[in-house]
Amino acid sequence: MKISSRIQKAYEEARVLPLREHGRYVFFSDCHRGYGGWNDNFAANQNVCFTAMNYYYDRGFTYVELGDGDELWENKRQRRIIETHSHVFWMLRRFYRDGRLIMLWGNHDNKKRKEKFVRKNYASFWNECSRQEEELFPKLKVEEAVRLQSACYPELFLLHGHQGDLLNDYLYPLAAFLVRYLWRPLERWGIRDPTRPAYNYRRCERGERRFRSFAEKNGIIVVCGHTHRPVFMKPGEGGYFNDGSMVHPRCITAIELSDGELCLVKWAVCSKRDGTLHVCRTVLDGPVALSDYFSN
Ligand SMILES: [Mn+2]
Repeated sequence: MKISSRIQKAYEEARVLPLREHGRYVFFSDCHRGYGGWNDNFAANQNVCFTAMNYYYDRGFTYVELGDGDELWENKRQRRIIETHSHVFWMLRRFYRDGRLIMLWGNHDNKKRKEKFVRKNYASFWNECSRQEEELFPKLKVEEAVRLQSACYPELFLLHGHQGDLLNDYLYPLAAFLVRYLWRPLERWGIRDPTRPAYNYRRCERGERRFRSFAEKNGIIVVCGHTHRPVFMKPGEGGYFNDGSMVHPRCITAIELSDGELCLVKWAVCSKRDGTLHVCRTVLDGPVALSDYFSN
């Protein structure tokens, strides 16, 4: 199957959900949550992430995770990841219980496409605070792609983004093998995996072009993750957006949709003049009105 038809297939099979007119959504992806060790790229940002999640929860946002939430290529046991980052999962459960959690799978956590895996690993978790096994996401369905539709805005097509990338889609068992047995040991010595779009500029650009033209052809907005490179296109430039990742060296990035406006934001640890540290949110791009895209 050609890559363009792979994207088309994900689009046709995507779950359609209503986009609430004054609804608030935050798009995160590529958290790559691991076991908390030296190769857990998420661990360094967990406090920043937890603060951001609280902020969005309190303001009524729907939390949308666009894939690669858990790093299941390097780590085999999902339950151990949940134990390590139990505070993050406790927070995700609050969104879930309010009906404000949408979760997609990416290439690093494509095991979640199987319902059996999700039931086995996501149904319950060990709550550190209450010291007991508790319900987590008993009925969650992890989607490949979602389309948010409304009467007043262009449609939003959400997917992880590996669908535009041959090695990470069809050949994922090979890519996963290389990550676990070759690139992961080499990462320790400072050698980076050249096949990861996050580290490979040309691969990354090729994927971006594909999604950009898909957006244009269909008159929709595409929101992805996968490349770890934030992209925020202005009206007239195209309809492709990328929320970046949660594993940047000193920050996490996200895309917010609030009252029909899109924003690219960054959360990081900032210092005040007196030397105290706090977690701060910075707007990197936008806000731009959704209705300004594809309206002529
Ligand atoms: Mn990915």
